[in-house]
Amino acid sequence: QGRAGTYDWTAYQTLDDTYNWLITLSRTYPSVVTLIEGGKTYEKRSILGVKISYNNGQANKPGIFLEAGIHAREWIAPATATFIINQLLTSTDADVQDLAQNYDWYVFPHANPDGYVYTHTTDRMWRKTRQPHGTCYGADPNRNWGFHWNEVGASSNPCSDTYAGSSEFSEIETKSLAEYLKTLKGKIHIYLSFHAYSQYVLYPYGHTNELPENVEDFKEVYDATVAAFAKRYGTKYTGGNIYDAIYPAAGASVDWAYGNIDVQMSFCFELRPGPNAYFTGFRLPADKIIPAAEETLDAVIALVNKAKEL
Ligand code: ING
Ligand code: ZN
Repeated sequence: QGRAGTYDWTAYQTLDDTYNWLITLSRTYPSVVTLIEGGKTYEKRSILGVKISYNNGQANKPGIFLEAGIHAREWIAPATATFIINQLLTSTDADVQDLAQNYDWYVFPHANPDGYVYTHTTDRMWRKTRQPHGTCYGADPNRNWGFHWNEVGASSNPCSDTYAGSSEFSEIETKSLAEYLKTLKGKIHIYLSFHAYSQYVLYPYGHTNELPENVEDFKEVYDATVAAFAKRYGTKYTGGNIYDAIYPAAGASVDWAYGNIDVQMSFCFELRPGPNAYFTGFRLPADKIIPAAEETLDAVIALVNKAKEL
Protein backbone atom coordinates (compact mmCIF):
# COMPACT_ATOMS: atom_id res chain seq x y z
CA GLN A 1 0.00 0.00 0.00
CA GLY A 2 1.45 3.27 -1.20
CA ARG A 3 1.06 5.87 1.44
CA ALA A 4 3.37 4.77 4.25
CA GLY A 5 1.23 2.02 5.66
CA THR A 6 -1.95 4.03 5.73
CA TYR A 7 -5.25 2.67 4.55
CA ASP A 8 -7.99 5.15 3.89
CA TRP A 9 -10.96 6.09 1.72
CA THR A 10 -9.41 8.92 -0.29
CA ALA A 11 -8.36 6.43 -2.96
CA TYR A 12 -9.58 3.09 -4.28
CA GLN A 13 -7.55 0.28 -2.77
CA THR A 14 -6.15 -2.84 -4.36
CA LEU A 15 -7.27 -6.31 -3.31
CA ASP A 16 -3.97 -6.93 -1.51
CA ASP A 17 -4.19 -3.66 0.38
CA THR A 18 -7.68 -4.44 1.59
CA TYR A 19 -6.81 -8.01 2.51
CA ASN A 20 -3.74 -6.84 4.44
CA TRP A 21 -5.90 -4.28 6.20
CA LEU A 22 -8.46 -6.95 7.18
CA ILE A 23 -5.64 -9.08 8.56
CA THR A 24 -4.33 -6.11 10.52
CA LEU A 25 -7.80 -5.50 11.96
CA SER A 26 -8.01 -9.07 13.21
CA ARG A 27 -4.73 -8.48 15.07
CA THR A 28 -5.71 -5.05 16.37
CA TYR A 29 -9.15 -6.17 17.61
CA PRO A 30 -8.59 -9.87 18.34
CA SER A 31 -11.61 -10.24 20.62
CA VAL A 32 -13.93 -8.57 18.11
CA VAL A 33 -12.72 -9.25 14.55
CA THR A 34 -12.41 -12.76 13.15
CA LEU A 35 -11.07 -13.37 9.66
CA ILE A 36 -13.26 -15.64 7.57
CA GLU A 37 -12.36 -17.37 4.37
CA GLY A 38 -15.67 -17.57 2.52
CA GLY A 39 -14.07 -19.76 -0.12
CA LYS A 40 -11.54 -19.68 -2.92
CA THR A 41 -11.65 -18.20 -6.39
CA TYR A 42 -10.95 -19.80 -9.74
CA GLU A 43 -7.46 -18.28 -9.64
CA LYS A 44 -7.00 -19.63 -6.09
CA ARG A 45 -7.35 -16.39 -4.21
CA SER A 46 -9.18 -16.25 -0.90
CA ILE A 47 -12.59 -14.72 -0.58
CA LEU A 48 -11.69 -12.97 2.63
CA GLY A 49 -14.20 -11.46 5.02
CA VAL A 50 -14.52 -10.47 8.64
CA LYS A 51 -16.95 -11.29 11.38
CA ILE A 52 -17.34 -8.37 13.76
CA SER A 53 -18.81 -9.44 17.06
CA TYR A 54 -18.75 -7.56 20.35
CA ASN A 55 -19.67 -10.32 22.67
CA ASN A 56 -20.78 -8.61 25.85
CA GLY A 57 -21.60 -12.09 27.11
CA GLN A 58 -24.28 -12.41 24.46
CA ALA A 59 -23.46 -15.42 22.38
CA ASN A 60 -25.95 -15.40 19.55
CA LYS A 61 -26.87 -12.01 18.26
CA PRO A 62 -28.82 -11.50 15.06
CA GLY A 63 -26.49 -11.51 12.10
CA ILE A 64 -26.17 -9.05 9.26
CA PHE A 65 -24.39 -10.24 6.15
CA LEU A 66 -22.87 -7.75 3.73
CA GLU A 67 -21.46 -8.81 0.38
CA ALA A 68 -19.83 -6.28 -1.97
CA GLY A 69 -17.81 -6.40 -5.14
CA ILE A 70 -19.57 -9.35 -6.73
CA HIS A 71 -19.24 -7.25 -9.89
CA ALA A 72 -15.60 -6.40 -10.42
CA ARG A 73 -15.82 -2.92 -11.91
CA GLU A 74 -18.20 -1.48 -9.31
CA TRP A 75 -15.36 -0.15 -7.19
CA ILE A 76 -17.44 2.02 -4.87
CA ALA A 77 -19.08 -1.12 -3.47
CA PRO A 78 -16.02 -2.69 -1.79
CA ALA A 79 -14.78 0.76 -0.77
CA THR A 80 -18.09 1.38 1.01
CA ALA A 81 -18.01 -2.04 2.65
CA THR A 82 -14.56 -1.39 4.12
CA PHE A 83 -15.65 2.08 5.23
CA ILE A 84 -18.51 0.46 7.14
CA ILE A 85 -16.19 -2.11 8.70
CA ASN A 86 -13.97 0.72 9.90
CA GLN A 87 -16.89 2.69 11.31
CA LEU A 88 -18.28 -0.32 13.14
CA LEU A 89 -14.90 -0.64 14.86
CA THR A 90 -13.98 2.99 15.49
CA SER A 91 -17.03 5.27 15.40
CA THR A 92 -17.94 7.33 18.46
CA ASP A 93 -21.46 7.84 17.10
CA ALA A 94 -24.06 6.20 19.35
CA ASP A 95 -26.15 4.85 16.46
CA VAL A 96 -23.12 3.19 14.87
CA GLN A 97 -21.94 1.78 18.20
CA ASP A 98 -25.42 0.34 18.84
CA LEU A 99 -25.35 -1.34 15.46
CA ALA A 100 -21.88 -2.75 16.07
CA GLN A 101 -22.73 -4.07 19.51
CA ASN A 102 -26.21 -5.49 18.94
CA TYR A 103 -25.47 -7.55 15.81
CA ASP A 104 -22.94 -10.01 14.52
CA TRP A 105 -21.61 -8.57 11.27
CA TYR A 106 -20.29 -10.69 8.43
CA VAL A 107 -18.69 -8.51 5.79
CA PHE A 108 -17.12 -9.67 2.53
CA PRO A 109 -15.86 -6.60 0.65
CA HIS A 110 -14.74 -8.64 -2.37
CA ALA A 111 -17.10 -11.41 -3.45
CA ASN A 112 -15.28 -11.56 -6.82
CA PRO A 113 -11.56 -11.10 -6.12
CA ASP A 114 -10.26 -12.39 -9.48
CA GLY A 115 -12.47 -9.95 -11.32
CA TYR A 116 -11.40 -7.07 -9.11
CA VAL A 117 -7.71 -7.76 -9.70
CA TYR A 118 -8.43 -7.94 -13.44
CA THR A 119 -10.03 -4.48 -13.34
CA HIS A 120 -6.76 -3.18 -11.90
CA THR A 121 -4.39 -4.99 -14.24
CA THR A 122 -6.15 -5.34 -17.57
CA ASP A 123 -9.72 -4.17 -18.12
CA ARG A 124 -11.29 -1.54 -15.86
CA MET A 125 -14.76 -2.44 -17.18
CA TRP A 126 -14.65 -6.18 -16.30
CA ARG A 127 -17.79 -7.37 -14.50
CA LYS A 128 -17.70 -11.18 -14.28
CA THR A 129 -15.59 -13.93 -12.72
CA ARG A 130 -12.49 -15.17 -14.59
CA GLN A 131 -13.12 -18.86 -15.17
CA PRO A 132 -12.91 -19.69 -18.89
CA HIS A 133 -16.11 -20.90 -20.53
CA GLY A 134 -15.10 -22.03 -23.99
CA THR A 135 -13.31 -19.16 -25.68
CA CYS A 136 -14.74 -16.48 -23.38
CA TYR A 137 -14.11 -15.76 -19.74
CA GLY A 138 -16.28 -15.53 -16.71
CA ALA A 139 -19.89 -15.83 -15.68
CA ASP A 140 -21.96 -13.10 -14.11
CA PRO A 141 -21.78 -13.99 -10.42
CA ASN A 142 -25.05 -12.17 -9.84
CA ARG A 143 -26.83 -14.51 -12.27
CA ASN A 144 -25.17 -17.72 -11.10
CA TRP A 145 -26.94 -18.48 -7.80
CA GLY A 146 -29.20 -21.50 -7.58
CA PHE A 147 -32.57 -19.82 -7.27
CA HIS A 148 -34.70 -19.77 -10.43
CA TRP A 149 -31.35 -19.90 -12.19
CA ASN A 150 -31.23 -18.60 -15.78
CA GLU A 151 -35.00 -18.20 -16.05
CA VAL A 152 -34.96 -14.56 -17.14
CA GLY A 153 -32.64 -11.57 -17.53
CA ALA A 154 -29.54 -13.69 -17.99
CA SER A 155 -27.66 -14.92 -21.03
CA SER A 156 -26.60 -18.40 -22.11
CA ASN A 157 -23.78 -16.92 -24.18
CA PRO A 158 -20.44 -17.22 -22.34
CA CYS A 159 -19.25 -14.02 -24.00
CA SER A 160 -22.12 -11.98 -22.55
CA ASP A 161 -21.67 -9.80 -19.48
CA THR A 162 -24.79 -11.39 -17.98
CA TYR A 163 -23.81 -15.00 -18.75
CA ALA A 164 -25.56 -17.12 -16.12
CA GLY A 165 -22.80 -19.74 -16.13
CA SER A 166 -22.81 -23.32 -17.42
CA SER A 167 -25.07 -24.39 -14.53
CA GLU A 168 -26.24 -22.91 -11.26
CA PHE A 169 -23.21 -22.31 -9.03
CA SER A 170 -20.81 -23.12 -11.87
CA GLU A 171 -18.53 -20.44 -10.38
CA ILE A 172 -16.57 -21.47 -7.31
CA GLU A 173 -17.01 -17.97 -5.89
CA THR A 174 -20.81 -18.16 -5.67
CA LYS A 175 -20.75 -21.87 -4.83
CA SER A 176 -18.42 -21.46 -1.87
CA LEU A 177 -20.04 -18.29 -0.57
CA ALA A 178 -23.40 -20.08 -0.67
CA GLU A 179 -21.92 -23.03 1.21
CA TYR A 180 -20.62 -20.67 3.85
CA LEU A 181 -23.97 -18.88 4.04
CA LYS A 182 -25.75 -22.18 4.60
CA THR A 183 -23.68 -22.67 7.75
CA LEU A 184 -25.21 -19.39 8.98
CA LYS A 185 -28.80 -20.38 8.12
CA GLY A 186 -31.20 -18.92 10.67
CA LYS A 187 -28.52 -16.66 12.13
CA ILE A 188 -28.62 -13.97 9.45
CA HIS A 189 -31.56 -11.62 9.74
CA ILE A 190 -30.58 -9.19 7.01
CA TYR A 191 -28.62 -9.81 3.81
CA LEU A 192 -27.13 -6.83 1.99
CA SER A 193 -25.48 -6.74 -1.43
CA PHE A 194 -23.65 -3.62 -2.63
CA HIS A 195 -23.42 -2.75 -6.33
CA ALA A 196 -23.12 0.35 -8.49
CA TYR A 197 -24.50 2.38 -10.03
CA SER A 198 -27.85 4.24 -10.30
CA GLN A 199 -28.80 4.97 -6.68
CA TYR A 200 -31.38 2.25 -6.18
CA VAL A 201 -32.60 0.34 -3.16
CA LEU A 202 -33.83 -3.03 -4.39
CA TYR A 203 -35.54 -6.03 -2.85
CA PRO A 204 -36.72 -9.44 -4.16
CA TYR A 205 -37.57 -10.77 -6.52
CA GLY A 206 -35.55 -10.49 -9.70
CA HIS A 207 -36.99 -13.53 -11.47
CA THR A 208 -40.68 -12.57 -11.23
CA ASN A 209 -42.90 -9.59 -10.63
CA GLU A 210 -44.58 -11.49 -7.81
CA LEU A 211 -43.75 -9.87 -4.51
CA PRO A 212 -42.30 -11.47 -1.38
CA GLU A 213 -44.89 -12.43 1.25
CA ASN A 214 -43.59 -9.76 3.65
CA VAL A 215 -43.59 -7.06 1.00
CA GLU A 216 -45.30 -4.59 3.34
CA ASP A 217 -42.29 -4.89 5.66
CA PHE A 218 -39.96 -4.44 2.70
CA LYS A 219 -41.80 -1.27 1.72
CA GLU A 220 -41.54 0.24 5.19
CA VAL A 221 -37.85 -0.52 5.42
CA TYR A 222 -37.32 0.70 1.87
CA ASP A 223 -38.94 4.06 2.73
CA ALA A 224 -36.77 4.51 5.81
CA THR A 225 -33.65 3.56 3.84
CA VAL A 226 -34.29 5.96 0.97
CA ALA A 227 -34.99 8.78 3.42
CA ALA A 228 -31.72 8.08 5.21
CA PHE A 229 -29.73 8.08 1.97
CA ALA A 230 -30.96 11.66 1.37
CA LYS A 231 -30.52 12.95 4.90
CA ARG A 232 -26.83 13.92 4.84
CA TYR A 233 -26.21 15.22 1.31
CA GLY A 234 -29.62 15.15 -0.36
CA THR A 235 -28.71 12.13 -2.50
CA LYS A 236 -31.84 10.75 -4.18
CA TYR A 237 -32.39 7.00 -4.24
CA THR A 238 -35.36 5.21 -5.80
CA GLY A 239 -36.13 1.54 -6.37
CA GLY A 240 -38.49 -1.22 -5.30
CA ASN A 241 -38.71 -4.87 -6.26
CA ILE A 242 -35.90 -5.78 -8.64
CA TYR A 243 -38.07 -7.04 -11.50
CA ASP A 244 -40.15 -3.86 -11.78
CA ALA A 245 -37.70 -1.25 -10.51
CA ILE A 246 -34.79 -2.13 -12.82
CA TYR A 247 -35.14 -5.25 -14.91
CA PRO A 248 -35.87 -8.96 -14.72
CA ALA A 249 -32.77 -10.79 -13.47
CA ALA A 250 -32.74 -14.35 -12.11
CA GLY A 251 -29.99 -16.04 -10.13
CA ALA A 252 -28.99 -13.06 -7.97
CA SER A 253 -27.50 -13.38 -4.50
CA VAL A 254 -30.24 -11.40 -2.74
CA ASP A 255 -32.96 -13.67 -4.14
CA TRP A 256 -31.03 -16.81 -3.24
CA ALA A 257 -30.44 -15.56 0.30
CA TYR A 258 -34.09 -14.59 0.73
CA GLY A 259 -35.21 -17.99 -0.53
CA ASN A 260 -32.67 -20.25 1.15
CA ILE A 261 -31.23 -19.14 4.48
CA ASP A 262 -34.29 -17.78 6.31
CA VAL A 263 -33.32 -14.13 6.31
CA GLN A 264 -36.04 -11.69 7.29
CA MET A 265 -35.06 -9.41 4.45
CA SER A 266 -32.47 -8.94 1.75
CA PHE A 267 -31.62 -5.74 -0.09
CA CYS A 268 -29.35 -4.70 -2.92
CA PHE A 269 -28.03 -1.16 -3.02
CA GLU A 270 -26.94 0.31 -6.32
CA LEU A 271 -24.64 3.04 -5.01
CA ARG A 272 -23.50 6.34 -6.57
CA PRO A 273 -23.46 7.80 -9.11
CA GLY A 274 -27.06 8.33 -10.25
CA PRO A 275 -28.65 6.68 -13.27
CA ASN A 276 -27.53 9.14 -15.98
CA ALA A 277 -23.87 8.23 -16.00
CA TYR A 278 -23.53 5.80 -18.87
CA PHE A 279 -19.84 6.39 -19.57
CA THR A 280 -18.69 7.21 -16.05
CA GLY A 281 -20.95 5.15 -13.81
CA PHE A 282 -18.25 2.75 -12.65
CA ARG A 283 -15.66 5.51 -12.29
CA LEU A 284 -17.00 7.44 -9.34
CA PRO A 285 -14.17 9.89 -8.50
CA ALA A 286 -12.18 8.86 -5.45
CA ASP A 287 -13.02 12.08 -3.64
CA LYS A 288 -16.64 10.88 -3.61
CA ILE A 289 -15.90 7.63 -1.79
CA ILE A 290 -16.28 9.10 1.69
CA PRO A 291 -19.53 11.00 1.09
CA ALA A 292 -21.02 8.02 -0.76
CA ALA A 293 -19.99 5.68 2.04
CA GLU A 294 -21.19 8.00 4.80
CA GLU A 295 -24.68 8.25 3.37
CA THR A 296 -24.70 4.48 2.80
CA LEU A 297 -23.90 3.87 6.46
CA ASP A 298 -26.76 6.25 7.33
CA ALA A 299 -28.98 4.10 5.12
CA VAL A 300 -27.81 0.84 6.68
CA ILE A 301 -28.49 2.19 10.17
CA ALA A 302 -32.01 3.22 9.17
CA LEU A 303 -32.62 -0.09 7.41
CA VAL A 304 -31.54 -2.22 10.34
CA ASN A 305 -33.37 -0.14 12.93
CA LYS A 306 -36.61 -0.12 10.93
CA ALA A 307 -36.38 -3.86 10.31
CA LYS A 308 -35.98 -4.41 14.05
CA GLU A 309 -39.29 -2.62 14.74
CA LEU A 310 -41.25 -4.95 12.47
N1 ING B 1 -27.07 -4.26 -11.29
C1 ING B 1 -27.61 -5.48 -10.76
C2 ING B 1 -27.30 -6.64 -11.70
O1 ING B 1 -26.85 -7.68 -11.21
C3 ING B 1 -29.59 -6.48 -9.73
C4 ING B 1 -29.07 -5.38 -10.55
C5 ING B 1 -29.58 -6.39 -8.36
C6 ING B 1 -30.10 -7.62 -10.33
C7 ING B 1 -30.06 -7.41 -7.59
C8 ING B 1 -30.59 -8.64 -9.57
C9 ING B 1 -30.56 -8.52 -8.19
O2 ING B 1 -27.52 -6.52 -12.90
C10 ING B 1 -25.76 -4.06 -11.50
N2 ING B 1 -25.37 -2.81 -11.83
O3 ING B 1 -24.97 -4.94 -11.38
ZN1 ZN C 1 -23.45 -5.01 -10.05
